[in-house]
Amino acid sequence: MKLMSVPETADKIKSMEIRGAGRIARAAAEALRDHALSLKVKNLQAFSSEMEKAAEILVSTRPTAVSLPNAVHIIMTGLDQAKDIEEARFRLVQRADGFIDSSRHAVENIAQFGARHIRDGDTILTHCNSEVALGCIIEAHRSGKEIEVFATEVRPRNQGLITIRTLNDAGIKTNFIVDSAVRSFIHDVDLVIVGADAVTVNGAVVNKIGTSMVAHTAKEARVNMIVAAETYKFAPRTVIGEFIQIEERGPDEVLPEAVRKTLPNVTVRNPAFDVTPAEFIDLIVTEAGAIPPQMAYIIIKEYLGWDITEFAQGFDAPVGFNGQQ
Ligand code: RI2
Repeated sequence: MKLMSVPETADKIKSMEIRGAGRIARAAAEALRDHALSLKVKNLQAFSSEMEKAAEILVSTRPTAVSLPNAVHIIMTGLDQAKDIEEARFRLVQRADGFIDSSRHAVENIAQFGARHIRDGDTILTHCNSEVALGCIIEAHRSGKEIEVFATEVRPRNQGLITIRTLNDAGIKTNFIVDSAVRSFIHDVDLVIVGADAVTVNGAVVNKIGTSMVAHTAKEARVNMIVAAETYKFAPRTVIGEFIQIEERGPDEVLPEAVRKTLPNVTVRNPAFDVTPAEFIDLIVTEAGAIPPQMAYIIIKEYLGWDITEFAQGFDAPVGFNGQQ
C-alpha cells in the first residue's frame, strides 16, 4: 500500500475525498504514524517540532469534526517524555495504531449497541453518511430484523448517494428523498438515526447541515432520535465554554461561479454543519454504551480522560484515549 504524506492526506480531507468524522481521524492517525516512521532528523527536539508542524497541518483541515483534534492529541501525547528519537517514534506509532484499532472497534461496538434500539418492522430515517449510524442499521438487518430506510439527498455534497449505495448493497429496502421532503414522510418513520461530528458537554450534537431540521421534525412528530457517536467525537474544550466552530465551505459547492456572476446581489452561504440541542435527542449510542445526551460530561471525563481541573493546570495535561495515560 502506498503511504500518503501529511500534505496529501490534508488535501484529501479538505477536499472531502476523505470524509466522515471517524474516517478523517483515522486518516490523520495514519498520516502522523507514516510521517514519524519516515522522519530523518538529528535530535529529539527537531523530531517533536516536525511532528507538531504535521499535527497542525492535519488539524487545520476541517474545523468542526472534533474527532480530528482529539485523535491528534491522543497520538502526540507523551512525545516530550521520550528520552530519544527512537523512543518518541515508537511511542507515537504505538499510539497511532492504538487509536486506529480502538476507532474500528468502537464502530463495530456501536453497531451492536445501536441495533438493539431498532425493532423488527421499524422504518428508520438517516441524514448524511455516517459509518456508525449505517453500522447500526446494517447490523439490525443482519440480525434478521425487517427494516426499511428513508435516506436524504444531503445537499450540497450529496453524501446521501453514498448512503443509498451502501444500503442497497446490504440488501436493505431504501427510499431516497430530497432533504426538504423529511416532514412529508416523518409519519412513515419510527426512528431517526444520525452520526455526529461533535458532541458538546451539554449534549448538543453538531452534525451535517439539516440535522437540526430533521430533529425538530422528529420531535414534532414524536419520533425518537438516536445519535451514533464514538467517544472521541465528544468535545473536551466545551467544558470550559468553548464553542464548536461551524465550517463554512466555498460557494461553488452550492452554485457555480458562472451563475453567481449573473447574480451580483446574491451571496451564497454554505455552512456544512448545524447544532441540534440535547432536548431533541433521545439517546447517544457510544462504544461505552448508550447515554442520554445530558450525560455527555461523563464521557468527556471518564472515557476521554479530561477533567475540568486539567484545564486549570493547562490544556496539555498528558491524557489519552479512553483515559489511558
Ligand atoms: P461518521 C460527516 O461529515 C457527516 O456529518 C456525518 O454525519 C459525520 O461526519 C459523522 O460521520 P462530512 O465529513 O464518522 O460528510 O459517523 O462533512 O462516518
